[in-house]
Amino acid sequence: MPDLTIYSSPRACSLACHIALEESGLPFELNKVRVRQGEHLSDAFRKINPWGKIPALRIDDEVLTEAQAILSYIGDLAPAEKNLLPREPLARARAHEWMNFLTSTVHIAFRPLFKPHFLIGDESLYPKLHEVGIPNLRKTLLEVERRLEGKTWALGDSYSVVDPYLLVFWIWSQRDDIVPHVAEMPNWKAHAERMYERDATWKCLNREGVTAENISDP
Ligand SMILES: N[C@@H](CCC(=O)N[C@@H](CS)C(=O)NCC(=O)O)C(=O)O
Repeated sequence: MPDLTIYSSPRACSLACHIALEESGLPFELNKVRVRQGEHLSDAFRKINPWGKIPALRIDDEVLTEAQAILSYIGDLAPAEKNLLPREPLARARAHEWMNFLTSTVHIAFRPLFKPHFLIGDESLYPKLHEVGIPNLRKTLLEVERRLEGKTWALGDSYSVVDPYLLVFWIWSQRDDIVPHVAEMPNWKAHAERMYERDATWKCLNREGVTAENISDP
């Protein structure tokens, strides 16, 4: 079994990989890289990922980046009985359909609100970005809500690596500064409640310094 270290920041997209590892039962180490403290830009972390982004997974002497690739790897490395990533071709493609949508569309829909400086230099234009970003975020999150209709877990009845990835964006959507702008999402809320019933979820949140009290902090 390879030696695994996950680099993760509290409440960031890396939380999904951290939880997936915990669910897998595989031995791993956590290395906290707190983005809000700028630790992702440190020389030490740049040696792990020169691009300065988390998640990163050290696998023996190699480093794998990109949440979707890491989740996929964890799903394949986990014992087969965990069924964290289906083997059957269409079910597996559905898992990738979800993960790709979360990476390329849902994650990015938060950008005008969370990281406007990545998109535009002129701060006086941030309100304009908000004006466009809020309805787009709302619409994108409602698409997640639609896709969860009638589902216990993202893929149906079976928990998979997609589910902790969904939790990340649920947490973001419930931030005190975001929640007034998003619609009620009962399917996703029920999914998040199921996630919060799992020991691995709180183990990882708490390990990253996140508690029920501070989970919605901006
Ligand atoms: N495409 C990458 C995006 C990774 C990413 O943007 N991670 C954020 C945290 S959610 C980060 O490292 N931010 C640091 C920064 O502000 O540059 C992935 O899906 O893993």
